[in-house]
Formats: sequence, C-alpha cells, structure tokens
Amino acid sequence: MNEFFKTISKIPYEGAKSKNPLAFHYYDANRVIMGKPMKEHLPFAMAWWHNLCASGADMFGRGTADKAFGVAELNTMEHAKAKVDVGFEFMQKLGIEYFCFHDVDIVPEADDIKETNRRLDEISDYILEKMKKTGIKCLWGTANMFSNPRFCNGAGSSNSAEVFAFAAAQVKKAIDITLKLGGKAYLFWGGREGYETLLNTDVKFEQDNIARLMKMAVKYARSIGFTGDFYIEPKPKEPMKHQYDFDAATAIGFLRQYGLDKDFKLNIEANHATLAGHTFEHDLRISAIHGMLGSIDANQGDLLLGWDTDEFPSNVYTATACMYEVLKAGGLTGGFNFDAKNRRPSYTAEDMFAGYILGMDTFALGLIKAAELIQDGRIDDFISKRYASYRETEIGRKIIADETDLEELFAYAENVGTPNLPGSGKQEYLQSVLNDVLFG
Ligand code: XLS
Ligand code: NI
Ligand code: NI
Repeated sequence: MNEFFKTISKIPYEGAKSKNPLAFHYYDANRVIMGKPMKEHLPFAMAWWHNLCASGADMFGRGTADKAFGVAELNTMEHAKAKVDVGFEFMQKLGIEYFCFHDVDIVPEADDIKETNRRLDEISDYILEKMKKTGIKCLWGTANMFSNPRFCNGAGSSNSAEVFAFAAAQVKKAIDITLKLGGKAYLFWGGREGYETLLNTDVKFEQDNIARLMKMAVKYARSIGFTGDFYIEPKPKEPMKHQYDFDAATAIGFLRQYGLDKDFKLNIEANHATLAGHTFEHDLRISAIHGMLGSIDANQGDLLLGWDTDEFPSNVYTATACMYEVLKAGGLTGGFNFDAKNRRPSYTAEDMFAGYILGMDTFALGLIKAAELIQDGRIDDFISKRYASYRETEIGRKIIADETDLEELFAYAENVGTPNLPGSGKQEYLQSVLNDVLFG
C-alpha cells in the first residue's frame, strides 16, 4: 500500500507546551487516569462518512476538499478501496482504534440492490484484511436510509410498503457486514423517520412500523450470532421537522413501549442534544440513569445556528461535563465516534488531522478535568448534603421508604405550619468550584 499522507507521520504526544500542530497536547494514550489508561477511557472512532467521503459541499457550493485520494474516477470500487487504504493510514497515524460506517459510505450504491450487496461483500473482505493487519476494530455499522430519494418519506416510517421492504433489506445486509467486521453495535439513526405535516401523516402507524423494523433487526441479528448492542441515536429535527427520536427521554419511552429496551441503548450526539434544547450532559444523564448510555457521537454544534453543524469538539467545559457523566456511569460499552467534519474552508489533508487532534485533545482534557472534579469531591458532597433531609429526618426517611401517605403528610404540614426554605442551591459557588478545577 502506498502512503497517502506522506508529510505526516504518527502523531506524537508532546504535552501542552508544544507548538507542534501535528502533535497531541493532552491526549497521552497510556497515561493512567483513575486506574485506567486514557485510551481505554476514550475508545475513539473515525466516522467514515465525514472523514473519507464528505468534501465540504453545501447547498451553496460544491466541495472544497479533494477526497479522490489519487483515484481518477470517483465512486468506483477503486475509489472505495483507496478510502479504505487512506482511512486505515489515518487511524494508525492518530492511534484511533475504531471506525463507524454506513453501508453507502464504504461502497458506491448501485441502481440494483443486488450489485450494491455484491460490492459490500467485496469491500468488507478488503476492510477485514486491513483490520487483521492493524488491529483496528469496528465500533458500529448502520444503513443509510435517508439519502436515497426512495426514503423521502422515511424508511421504517415510509407510507410505501415497498420502501419498507428495501429498508429492511438494507438493514439485513448492514447487520451482516457489521457482524462480519466484528462491530460492537448496530445503529439506527432515523434520518427521515419523522414528518413535516399531520395533514398527510398517520403518526401511530409510522411509529408502529419503525418498531416492527427494529424488532425484525433484533430477531435476525440474534439468529446469526450478533451479541452486540443496538443503538438509537436521537435527534430532534433536520432533515425532518418533527423527528420521532427527539431526544434521549423520547427514545427511551419509545423503546420501552415496544419492548425493545433490552436490546437497545442510546448513542448520544452532542449537537443533537443541543438542537433538542438540552445540554449534551443532560441527554447523557437521562440515558445513564435508565442504564441506556451506550455510545457517543463526539462533536459540537453552534448555538447561534439552528442545525447540525457537526464541528470538532473544542469546548472544554462541555467535554468535562460529558466525561463526568461517563466516569460516573462507569464508562461506555461503546466509544467516542467523531461525527464531525472540518469547516468548508479547512480543506487540506493537514486539516483532517487537525480536526481529530483537536477533538481527541479536548476529550482528553475533559477526562483529566472530570477526574479531578470527582477527586475534589466538593460537587458530590454538596449534592449529597442537598438531599440530606430525606436521610436525616423521620418524615424524610418515611417518604423514601414509601411508608407514608397524603393524609400523614397533610397532618405533618398542618402541625409544622410554615416550612423552612429548602436550602440554597449555591449555583454560583459551584460554578466557581468548576472554574477552580479547570483553571486553578
Ligand atoms: C446525522 C447523524 C448521522 C448518524 C449516523 O445527523 O448524526 O451522522 O450519526 O447515521
Ligand atoms: Ni448528527
Ligand atoms: Ni451522529
């Protein structure tokens, strides 16, 4: 295999003082934090689609980045193989151990599904060889059921039974390939599983059908020996106005309603949480308390814009809050997939590395600071004391032991007459604690 990034060698860790743009400043793979090396806390993954396919095209102009990777004809199997070569070189140089893919990222889709499936068999053999040589693994696979025009009304939620059948066929093949590549999980992001107007939509029918497709996927995958998790990746809008998997809480309700909660967990994407009007850490916490925090799409949005900008994460406050949730949850069974792309004017090969270095360093800093915050203990201590009245008073103990009722609490309140205020929330003090840990 020819080296593609000839001027870039393996990215070293050089520490925060280094001015080398092609070095890690915080991500030190083997540094032990809370008993585990950084690389185990942070199983990073490369997103095939942004890194190897997207060229920066938007609705106002064509791409700026050359993702031909030296191949004369785009969207050929030769091009698909060049992406594999370049992708594995890229991951090796960054020390990234996982990748995530959609079916149509790894091969060009043909008009006839039989030919697409043949191409998928061919490319997955090629990928598998590279995986064996490098030790790089698959985090999750998925089927792209939103780009092709047949999915304009959704996939599982389509009004057309024929489209539903094609969605099912793609899911089957994508599960086959994910299993073949040893993927840890299989993901559903319901890109067009939503609607624009109730004037043409039967919401209940569509949701029932999405669940049918997911149940078939679980049944089939288990029958061929796939033991990994399934994921739903919630997103509130874009491309559809109303998306059925609005946020973590909505997706959890859906999974429970249809009895899918034993097989599924959530893949939380930072930019999707903020589009839903939540912080990233909110959706992580909601997933974690339900035992459904599976994996993370690590990126960030722009709060001044109303769409999914998929930026490389640079915000250390957010990364710290995220890693605090992850550490408290005991780590991820999945990983951190950089569902992120360079800004359109950052179109060079070096920019591809700069994006990942920024993202990996930001999460490394977040991990270091989250561990310090936990070791500092002031936040945990404050939260514990804030609820102390349920442990330290008789009435509190009765409430949480489910040993009281409205009549008794009514009598209690009448007896007290006027309650004490519940104690200061001390938000400003706690924000100072966070700043002390981050910058002190
Ligand atoms: C789009 C989603 C998508 C999923 C995979 O907004 O983030 O990239 O992660 O289909
Ligand atoms: Ni997204
Ligand atoms: Ni995503």
